[in-house]
Amino acid sequence: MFKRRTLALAAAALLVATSSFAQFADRTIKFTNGVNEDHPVGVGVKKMQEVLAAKTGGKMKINAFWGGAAGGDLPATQALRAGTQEMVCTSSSPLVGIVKELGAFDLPFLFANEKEADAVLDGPAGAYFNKKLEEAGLINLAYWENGFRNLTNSKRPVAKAEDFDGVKVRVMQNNIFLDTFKTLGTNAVPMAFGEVFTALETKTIDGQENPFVTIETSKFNEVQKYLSVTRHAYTPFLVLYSKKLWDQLNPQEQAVLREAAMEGQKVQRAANRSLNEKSLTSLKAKGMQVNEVSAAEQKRMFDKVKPVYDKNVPTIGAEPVKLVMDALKKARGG
Ligand code: TF8
Repeated sequence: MFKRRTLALAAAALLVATSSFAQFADRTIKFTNGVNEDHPVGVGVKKMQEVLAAKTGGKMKINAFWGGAAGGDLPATQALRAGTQEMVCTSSSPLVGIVKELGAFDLPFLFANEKEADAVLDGPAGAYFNKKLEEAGLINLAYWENGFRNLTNSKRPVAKAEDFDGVKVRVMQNNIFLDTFKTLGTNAVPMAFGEVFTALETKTIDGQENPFVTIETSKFNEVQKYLSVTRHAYTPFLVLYSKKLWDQLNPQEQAVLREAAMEGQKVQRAANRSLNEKSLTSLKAKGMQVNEVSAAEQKRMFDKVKPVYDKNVPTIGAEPVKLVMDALKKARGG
């Protein structure tokens, strides 16, 4: 009697288990990354894999590729739009040719800290960019973090606004960054991320700019001597899914992917933030000479690049810039 009841219960449980996973098809999702796996993006992707395993009974899987080996930010994003690849984690900046409104994030010295970035990304402004991305064939599942960008170079210490003069700096494929770094006096060259290490190594360029964690995990310290804590931009990571392929998923599959990306966001942002200062210490220990930039000097740099705002806001559009500025004002208590 007891045995039969146990069996019946077990059978019922099995039925619930199989039926709750029946809505998920066996899927292997290709997810490419420009950064290496030891970047906190690796923590976020791992979390996504765990959530998918638990919630779909192992039916939906992520196959992750690292270090740009399966394509850089822009080509991967184009593959998503074409429907030949599911996912990419990319900086927003190289995508301004696709969604011009994203240029709002490229305006120099826009965010002062992570709290401000979160307020913008997790509020109505973030939702607005998601809508624009969707119109371009891209579903943004979550905003993850690359962090505040800092200049490195092999030519000279850069501590004040004048020191940028004549340094040959790689910038992302983005007109606002190009304008900013030209305005600062550098010889700015747009280049895909995947070419940067070699270009630095061969001294085709003197410098580049990225957050500490990306500098360290991409080993730029091996080919760069000087690091300046400029914090001149915070360009978010987008966790994108191909809209063409998204539309082939059922609502449960879509929901579980969104949930996984948001669970991933929590651990990815936390890991990135706890690693940021550690990375700076570690970059120093590995031999980089660090120049802190005082608040007064950062203000001088900002004053120098102010014309970049007036010049580029018409291209970005008044609406996205206003949404970002409103969110910032609110975050600053104004
Ligand atoms: C850049 C970006 C990149 C990231 C990474 C490739 O400098 O900051 O580091 O988008 O995913 O191009």
